[in-house]
Amino acid sequence: VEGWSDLKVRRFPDGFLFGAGTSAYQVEGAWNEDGKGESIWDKYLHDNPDIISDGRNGDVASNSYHQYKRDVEMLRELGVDYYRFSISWSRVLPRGFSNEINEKGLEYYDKLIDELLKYNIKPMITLYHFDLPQTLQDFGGWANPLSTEWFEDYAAVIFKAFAHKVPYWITVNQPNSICVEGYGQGLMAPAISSSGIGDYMCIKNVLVAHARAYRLYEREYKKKFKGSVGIALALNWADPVNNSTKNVEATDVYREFMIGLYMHPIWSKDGGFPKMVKERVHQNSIKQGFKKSRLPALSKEEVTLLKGSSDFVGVNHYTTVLVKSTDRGMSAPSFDDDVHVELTYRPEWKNATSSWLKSVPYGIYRVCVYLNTKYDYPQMFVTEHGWSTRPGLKDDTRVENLRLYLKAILFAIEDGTDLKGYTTWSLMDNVEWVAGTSERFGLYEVDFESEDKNRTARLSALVYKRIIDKRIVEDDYKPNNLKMSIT
Ligand code: PNW
Repeated sequence: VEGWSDLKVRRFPDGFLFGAGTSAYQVEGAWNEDGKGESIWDKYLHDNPDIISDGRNGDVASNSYHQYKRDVEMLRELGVDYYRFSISWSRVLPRGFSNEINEKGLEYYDKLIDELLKYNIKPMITLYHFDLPQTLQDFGGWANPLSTEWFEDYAAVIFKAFAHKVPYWITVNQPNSICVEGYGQGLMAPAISSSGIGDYMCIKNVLVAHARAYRLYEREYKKKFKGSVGIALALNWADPVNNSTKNVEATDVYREFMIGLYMHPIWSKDGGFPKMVKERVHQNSIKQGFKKSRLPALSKEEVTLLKGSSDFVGVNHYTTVLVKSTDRGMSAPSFDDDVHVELTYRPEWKNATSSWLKSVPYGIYRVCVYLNTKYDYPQMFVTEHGWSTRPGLKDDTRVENLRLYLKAILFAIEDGTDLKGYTTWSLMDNVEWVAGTSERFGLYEVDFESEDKNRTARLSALVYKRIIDKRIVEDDYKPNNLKMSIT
């Protein structure tokens, strides 16, 4: 793990793309302007203001609804090839259904896309980044199997409007956050606590929804516009805490629940949920008195629909955990008990401002190699990677984290990973869900006290710009000042 450096200078291949990312709720603000409908995050944080660490919700956020030209200017300063952003479903379809389209909402994204294209920056659009229209939540949201149709109808509106201008699409961001945190642990909107039940209903429906949108694009747009459509998964790395058989086995289980559950239906030869996951949830369910597994089965048709339904894996990678087996008892249904492991960290791993975020650069290398061996060299984009700090422009820890992870990525490419691009998270400070603005992920600092939410480049922005320009990672590059400009 140490001794990673040798004397060879590794260069990002020609054609490798650099980008930066954001999501609608986190940056747009304008939560009820120009006909936008309420989303589950609007409702959740309005109803529960006390759960936000610093009280700042997404009502105004980074004000990107009004500052999108400045956002594009920042992307030009960095010199990125593409911008990953998401569309707010309820801005375009205020009540979730496609019978009523909010033209003003479409106009906003149209203007943003045109501004990007004007400067040769490619849009990478996420259709769903956590913000379901509240009207659809009232019908059960992702726990309702009809959600797969609602999503396909929404995707149809967006593809029709923008497929001719947009080369990269991501259907949904991080099904495990949507489902395990949103419908199981009650940590993310809609904050349902139904671990081991609601989360599995949601996972099935979100995956099928993804596949339906993918197939729609494939049928109606692929030939003509040749865009790529993928899904972004939370793909952190996990190693056993030591090499004892039971910890190695526990790690296999953990990986199947965190990675396999989402990868296997799309990228394996046989399709469907991983055998190990199906067996464990089934056994536990029967023991708990259920008639059948709490994990809803995928029908034959759904297995086929899902298999191969992605042009690339979107790798959202932040950190690594260590896995230990446990002899903790189990009683009530729970996702955590189905996995049934304990997690720990090495004490020497550096911590970001977010408690869960430790710097473990080799993890991104290991996850790439794992996906290659297990799923036959899928095409990949790193669709998110980043580091949180407190406010301040001299973000040395982010610079260090960025350099180390990009170097690990260069090793992964050298060892055969079909990696098309890297997206840094995030272009700018934003509303970090329930953490509000207490954790800053931006390469640009946002002054949330200012009227316009002014943005200023951090040191990391200048370093990223340099990396993109030189296509190598230099340890000793130090700009004379923090002045940013378009070159
Ligand atoms: C992502 N983890 O979520 C989300 O896609 C972003 O919207 C968010 O701003 C970003 O990460 C930073 O939190 C994650 O526990 C949540 O490793 C948790 C983890 C990773 C990503």
